[in-house]
Amino acid sequence: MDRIDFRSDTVSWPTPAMREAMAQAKVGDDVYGEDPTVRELEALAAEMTGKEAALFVASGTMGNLVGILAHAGRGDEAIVGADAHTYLYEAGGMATLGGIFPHVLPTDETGRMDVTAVETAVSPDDAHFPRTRLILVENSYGSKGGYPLPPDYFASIRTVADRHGLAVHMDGARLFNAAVAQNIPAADITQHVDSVTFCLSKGLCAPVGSVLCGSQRFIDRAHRMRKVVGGGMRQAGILASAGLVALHEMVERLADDHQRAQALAQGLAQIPGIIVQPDSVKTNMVFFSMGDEIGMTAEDVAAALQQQANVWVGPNSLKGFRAVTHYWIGDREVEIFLTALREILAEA
Ligand code: TLP
Repeated sequence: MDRIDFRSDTVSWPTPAMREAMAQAKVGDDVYGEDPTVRELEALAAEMTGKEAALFVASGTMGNLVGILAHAGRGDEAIVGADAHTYLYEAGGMATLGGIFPHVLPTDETGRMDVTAVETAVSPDDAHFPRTRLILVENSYGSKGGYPLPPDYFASIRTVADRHGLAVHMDGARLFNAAVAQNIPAADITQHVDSVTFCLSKGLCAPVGSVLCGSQRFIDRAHRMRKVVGGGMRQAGILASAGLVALHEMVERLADDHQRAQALAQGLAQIPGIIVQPDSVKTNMVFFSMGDEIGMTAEDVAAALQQQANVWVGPNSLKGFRAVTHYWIGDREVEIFLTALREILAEA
């Protein structure tokens, strides 16, 4: 890459093996269902998540949206965490396009909704209320430092869903980070949900794309919804080929990103004025902030890092940042970041 970019794992460029696979990819018209590489990717994604079928989509947002639209519709209600990506950062798609009402619940410091509160939130069959249809969960949980939630949490959500005939959809944008961090197969997590979207283009480094997985009947409905939002792609095998490299070669190595995030957090903890909790770093995200004694804003510091060391990091509040590790962040890049930050803060 042409910069040291900690703003997100979404910024990661495709690997050389991906570019090679893309150049050689077999293609067809996927709207006719004839792209062999897309089919291969969908079959592998379904297998890895323990589902019957899968659908290649342009982004995590599109996967969540068409998944939600395949589960619920106008006048229905989805129970969702107050800081879930599907609620906060997807332009209100479920309400805008689906007429689906989000029923928002607080989450704890790991991203869990209280399971009793979830059950209480299910509306009774009464004309005053929207019909509760869906529970939305997320793993790893982005707004809570990328926390990797364990299967038993989803098992308890499943029990509530089954009692009330609800569907459960998981935003698993970083599903494989959550699985690798717990040293378990992704399917151990996804067995408790009806559908899951995971992203190929974050820590897995593919240039574009996510996959929505679920039962065949569900994927048939989602396929129609993908058409509705204009997401049918033609010779998409070019993109899917990079996704295949992502699933074959890039999953296990996510453990390296988690180790580097831990090393980064420990390095940050040594810098005077920085507030960080290395214990809370479980996957590839480090949230940290600056104490009041530092007379610069996060924006100022981010600008100085860019200018002095070509290090890009994302401010996420007046004094706070999020730094995310990925394939293009090695030990050297972590060192460059720590050295530059130490120098900038020493002068602040
Ligand atoms: N998240 C992006 C930003 O939107 C915040 C990032 O840099 O982390 N679910 C989760 C948990 C996500 O973090 C994201 C992207 C998505 C869904 C949406 O994926 P895309 O960007 O592919 O639509």
